[in-house]
Amino acid sequence: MADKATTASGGETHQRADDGGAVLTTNHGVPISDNQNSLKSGARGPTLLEDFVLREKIFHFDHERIPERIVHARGSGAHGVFEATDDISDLSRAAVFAKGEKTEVFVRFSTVAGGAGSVDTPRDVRGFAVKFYTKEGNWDLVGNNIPVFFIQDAIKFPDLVHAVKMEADRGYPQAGSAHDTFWDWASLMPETTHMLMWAMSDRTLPRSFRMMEGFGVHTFKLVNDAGKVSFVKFHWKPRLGLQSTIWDEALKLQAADNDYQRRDLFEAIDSGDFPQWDLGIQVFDEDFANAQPYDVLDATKLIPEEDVPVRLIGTLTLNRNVDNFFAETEQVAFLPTNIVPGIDFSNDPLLQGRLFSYLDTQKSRLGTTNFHQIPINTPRCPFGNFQRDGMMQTMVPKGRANYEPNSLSAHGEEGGPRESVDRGFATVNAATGPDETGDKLRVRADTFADHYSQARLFYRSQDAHEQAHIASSFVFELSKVGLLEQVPPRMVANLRNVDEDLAQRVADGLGIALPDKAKAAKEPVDMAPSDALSIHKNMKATLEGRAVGILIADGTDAGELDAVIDAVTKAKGKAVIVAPKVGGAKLSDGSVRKADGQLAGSPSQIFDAVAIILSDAGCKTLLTEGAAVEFAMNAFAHLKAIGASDAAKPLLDKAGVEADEGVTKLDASFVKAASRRFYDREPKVRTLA
Ligand code: HDE
Repeated sequence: MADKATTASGGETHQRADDGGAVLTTNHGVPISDNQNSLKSGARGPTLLEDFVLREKIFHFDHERIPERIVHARGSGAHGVFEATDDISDLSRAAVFAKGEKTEVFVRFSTVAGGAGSVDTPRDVRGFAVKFYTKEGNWDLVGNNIPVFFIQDAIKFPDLVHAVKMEADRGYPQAGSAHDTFWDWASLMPETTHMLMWAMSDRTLPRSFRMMEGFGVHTFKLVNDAGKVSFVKFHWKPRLGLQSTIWDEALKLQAADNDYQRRDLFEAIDSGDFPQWDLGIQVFDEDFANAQPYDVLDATKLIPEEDVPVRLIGTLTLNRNVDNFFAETEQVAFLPTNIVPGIDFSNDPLLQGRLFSYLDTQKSRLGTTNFHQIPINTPRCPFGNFQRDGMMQTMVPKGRANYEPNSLSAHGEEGGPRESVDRGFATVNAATGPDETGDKLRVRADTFADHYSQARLFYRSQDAHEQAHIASSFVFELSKVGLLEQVPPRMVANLRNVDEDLAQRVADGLGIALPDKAKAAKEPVDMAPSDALSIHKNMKATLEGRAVGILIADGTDAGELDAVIDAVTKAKGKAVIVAPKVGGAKLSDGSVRKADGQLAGSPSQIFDAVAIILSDAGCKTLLTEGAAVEFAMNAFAHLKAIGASDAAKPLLDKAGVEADEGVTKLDASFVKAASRRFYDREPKVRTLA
């Protein structure tokens, strides 16, 4: 039966339905007597066309799928609330920012290149799209987990997407940029260089949606009551800190769990462990913009946080999973054109193109101009206008008022809504400044010409481990360029403008000669390194939101096991017991402890740290179990903490686990170690470029 959902702000949203024990009916309400058999002419005869129950059921099923998103097809959504925590009325009149205001939100995280059924952990940018159902209409902040983009002008977007998606003739690879056409295109487009640095870093391997930043990417405007305009960049800062996996771990996660990130988000919310982000703004004016060596309208550039600090103005909490994946996550339609009074667009040519694309794409995806009437897209505030009819119209407007102006009310009839100069959205007049308008020209501004300074800034802001990951990713991706031999040297030639050492490492890794430096449209300059750009400098040593896999077997000491579970839980981590049989293991005290996961299906890559608690006999059995050896081996290779009982030593030895800071006893030192990763260990386990 239908019920009304209550929103975070106490209002009513859309109808949520459950079966309520009702009688099964057709879509037209006719009760159904038999849902097992179709109507036949004789018990073994042909099925009759007359069977409207069968035909309706199959007809509806045949049309269950809708076109998947052309990009960002695979995603996960959740409901939540945004609470404004700082007074910024001097900057923006937006109701959503009024201090203390709580606004219902829907968030969808996504990968970009893969199809809806692809894996969760490819090397890919993640979408971070937020729909705020504000009092003054929906505001959609449709961002990514990287603050810059591949291209400067929307006209290049179809080329980017064609190049990165599966190749046109062979239909592969799925969800990956490591192939000919992507690198062919990218190496011919120097403006991609900055974003490539981010894409080749561990930013594209987030451990969890809950542990990544989000960015609005473009410069937007804030407008206050007096019409004063400020420029702004939006940031989401995760309360759990930043955490990424490493490449080998991400690859192995694909094998272990295709739904790793979707499951992680769902389970966290389901267990009441609500993920949170702070919304931050970088606010600046025209003078600042004009004084920078880059153009703030160029989406391949960021504004270093050291130059304009991020001011936190609100908190996003995701507190409710969707009731129905299709109705909500699949049908949600994000539109950068969904903007509210107090916020405005800039002239960023990438943003300007997006303003057309998203509205347009919804018609082909959702099939009707009335997609705003689908509950997940409907504003929570009153809305009304004179737009009428169209496919799948679900509203029933009363009266004759479907035009404006009208004088129907003079006759006592309903005249319909009217525009409001006071309350309405008014576009900022931007004749001057960084947002100037002028002659009609099909050009790229000269101020967009520097493609390398910020790529260099990004690279030089990383620690040595992160730099090695970037160099190695370039080597891996370019090694997958098969037929187009000209591509890797062309890419390395571009990288020489970023950093000579990086270019040399990539050339060495590929085993090719260092090519001549590519000619830069504008010579790069050195910028002061920014700690905010590094993941490692923004991680949090915590077990909160993390999972510890505890491997046990018959004979495991019950006391030791309980002590580890207790310590992990106290540190707000999730303790997950893994055993050869999911039915459990017989512990030292004779009791049977059920496992949360069977060893073969719960490899260590799905955990943030592992504990291995075995008896001498248990260890002996596991020495012949490949999955147990890999459990320890991969935890070590993925730079995770390993806490082990003394009896587990032979297993660690067989797995090649060497003593270091991250390999501990099962005492307090384990929980401390489990709260972080051990990047210093990496040279012992793999060769990086
Ligand atoms: Fe998108 N993008 N995009 N994009 N984008 C879409 O809209 C597009 C860009 C982003 O969870 C599509 O509804 C153009 C930047 C996210 O539903 C489509 C350009 C950023 C999502 C589209 C860009 C994004 C999309 C596909 C260049 C970060 C998923 C389906 C001008 C700031 C939203 C859809 C969700 C989805 C077009 C560039 C983020 C085709 C033309 C830059 C998070 O309309």
